[in-house]
Amino acid sequence: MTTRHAEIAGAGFAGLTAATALAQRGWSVRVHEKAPELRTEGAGIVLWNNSLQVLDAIGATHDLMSKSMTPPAYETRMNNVIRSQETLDGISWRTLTRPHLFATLLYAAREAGVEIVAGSTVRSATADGEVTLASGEKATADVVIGADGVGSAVRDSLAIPLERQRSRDGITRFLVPRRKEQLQALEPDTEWDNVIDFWNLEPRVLRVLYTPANDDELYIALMAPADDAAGSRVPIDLELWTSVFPQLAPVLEAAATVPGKYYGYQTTRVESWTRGRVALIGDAAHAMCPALAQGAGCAMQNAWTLAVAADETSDAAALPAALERWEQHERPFTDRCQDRSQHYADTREMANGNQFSGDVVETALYNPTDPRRHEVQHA
Ligand code: FAD
Ligand code: 5PR
Repeated sequence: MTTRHAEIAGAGFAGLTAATALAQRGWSVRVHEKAPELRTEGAGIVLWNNSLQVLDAIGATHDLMSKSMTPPAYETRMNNVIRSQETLDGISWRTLTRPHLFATLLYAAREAGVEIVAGSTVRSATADGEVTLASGEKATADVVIGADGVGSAVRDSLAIPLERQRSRDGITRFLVPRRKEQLQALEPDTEWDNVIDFWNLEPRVLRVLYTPANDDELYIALMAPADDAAGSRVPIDLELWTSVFPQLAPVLEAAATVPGKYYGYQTTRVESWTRGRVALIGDAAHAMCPALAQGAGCAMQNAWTLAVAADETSDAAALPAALERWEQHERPFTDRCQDRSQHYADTREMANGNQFSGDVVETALYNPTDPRRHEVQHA
């Protein structure tokens, strides 16, 4: 059999996962990354069973575990009063930095023999599997993957209709030193290894999500409505934030020394994830609010299932139909996750605590690598 080939736009979490899974199945894979250097933006991340299973399936678990942690609990506070401490029993989850996840995926991709071209922008793609690069070069592939983020050129060049919903809140994210002893000195009774979601809704909506990422690094996300000029300002308004969260002063001071960027929440929904031989994955297909911490999780889950679906279809002519079936099977999980994340972002209901139970954890528990996952369960 001749080697099948994939052209992928975007070396983010989605593109690198799909590339690795295909290359490990014997495909030749070329990834185009428009940035001149391979790296990730952003600070920390929470991964759940769905993406942890994918990382395990591509052989990346050892690397991932080396610099990540599972905090003892996910604590929620309102005006500094504890509302809940969820130990998330039965759910696998890890906290880590984005650079660490990126390095883990990049290593796996290179080990698998993926070709990654930095400084290469994909301009457009056609349904029959041709990509055109900014350099003018054209290439054809059995599968073209648009993993080029929320502003996807692949998606837009195919004129796939898109709906965009913006939320009133947004967030600034930082990686700072843990400074655990200083925090402990300020609040000795606090378990500073927990994720702590510090909410304040009255008199003003200001929230700090405190997420230890490993022994040395802390991920903090500062949420404020977009129309709160001081709350959404970068670099952060240190006086404002420390006046509301005095026990976090040591780490807020560290955050104030970096420029930062305020991201408004948005949800995008496309009419279809596929057009012929082209498939969209990750934020190109389904950007979501971060409330459930599942944007990258869904990206990696769909990257994996796409690679398996494409690989299992050896008849080239049958590939477009196989991609459509992939979307039919997998998309409902992501659609529901987007809806739930949007709901939490709209209502700020997570501030009530005890938010990780019932339907909400469907995606967190999902195992996209289980070949029997879509079988109907008979009692
Ligand atoms: P991206 O990361 O956007 O990668 C796309 C890549 O494509 C980029 O490298 C870009 O440079 C490149 N590119 C773009 N256009 C082109 C082109 N034309 N040609 C070639 N290359 C191109 N998710 C979680 O799972 N857990 C979390 O805890 C979490 N927290 C979040 C917090 C915030 C505040 C936000 C905003 C998001 C969060 N997410 C989280 C979501 C997550 O960051 C994204 O869903 C995820 O990074 C999407 O990955 P991607 O590979 O699809 O896109
Ligand atoms: N979880 C995570 C996160 O980064 C955010 C949220 C939840 C890991 C915000 O950035 O609720 O917005 C959230």
